[in-house]
Amino acid sequence: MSTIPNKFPSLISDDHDDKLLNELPKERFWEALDIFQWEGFWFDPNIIKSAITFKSSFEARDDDVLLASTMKAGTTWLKALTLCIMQNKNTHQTHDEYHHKHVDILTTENPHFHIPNIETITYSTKAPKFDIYDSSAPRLLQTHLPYAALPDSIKNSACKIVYITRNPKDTLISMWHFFNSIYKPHQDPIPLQKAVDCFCSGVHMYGPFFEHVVEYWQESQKRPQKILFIKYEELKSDPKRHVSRIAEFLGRPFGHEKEVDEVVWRCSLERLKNLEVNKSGSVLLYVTNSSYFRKGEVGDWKNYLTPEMEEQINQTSRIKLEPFGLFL
Ligand code: PAP
Repeated sequence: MSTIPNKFPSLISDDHDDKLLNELPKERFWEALDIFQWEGFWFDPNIIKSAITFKSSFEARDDDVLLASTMKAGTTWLKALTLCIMQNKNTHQTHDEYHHKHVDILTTENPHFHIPNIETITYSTKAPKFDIYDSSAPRLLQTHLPYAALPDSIKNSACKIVYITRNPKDTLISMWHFFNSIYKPHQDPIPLQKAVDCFCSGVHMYGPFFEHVVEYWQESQKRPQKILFIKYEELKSDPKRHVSRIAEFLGRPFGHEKEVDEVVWRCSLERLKNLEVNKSGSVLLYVTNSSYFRKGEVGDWKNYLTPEMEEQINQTSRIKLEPFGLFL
């Protein structure tokens, strides 16, 4: 973390943006950063600026693919899997032929470089691989923005969305580690009770978590051919089955089982974590590549949350998710 400054300057400077921000509700996120409420969700101000540009000017193609998620729900894993799936040509090649033909894209750069996050593009440490607004070729993109904030062209075109979510308690603990490493690298972590309170009240980066998930869940129920809704825990418990589901949804079904095995192995946490490209460097300012890879365990929250905190989050889930038939 030493190369990353412990400062968070605003990249927004012009008067128009300041005026917009002044009109939005503001809160302090984890004693580190002002976040603003826009479209019912909380964001860093630079993200709002990018999101407004995205919403008003992005023209989706039918063959674009958008990965969407709340923070710390398994995005890095989904990006790696999607990259491999989209590379897979389904030509019934042998295992050796597969190895020969496919340069392993995951060894060349961190998955967040290959599939850029739309709203944090201004935080890129180097020129992105492609212009996200250039529609001359299909794009693989990713966002943490809520469904309501997506451009109409995404909602109304045939472009596909894969949404990943995760148990809220594990999401929170992953977030807690992540933001502590960025905002408080050499200080005491933010008190966990404060993080739980912010999470349950929805006042956190890209929050509320619960409404974010429900929006995509409901859309995926209405239009299953448009939005595939995946749970991190499902991917962990039966990766081959769910990776195959993603591949079929994206119109790239695997030719034979060895291909699925190969993709699951290539994208495993242990492997990705130990690749040179992920052990150092950063795709985004303030965020080291290594910080995307931690334990990747289901139920890690049990090592941190008190029974009272557990109940606080369970109670919020019961109120906000379960009425929609959603159990995380
Ligand atoms: P982001 O929102 O910043 O993009 P995201 O990738 O969604 O982060 O979440 C990171 C979590 O996914 C980490 O979970 P943990 O803190 O509970 O450990 C990280 O370890 C986990 N993760 C990253 N890559 C993989 C992978 N290949 N397989 C399983 N889990 C992974």
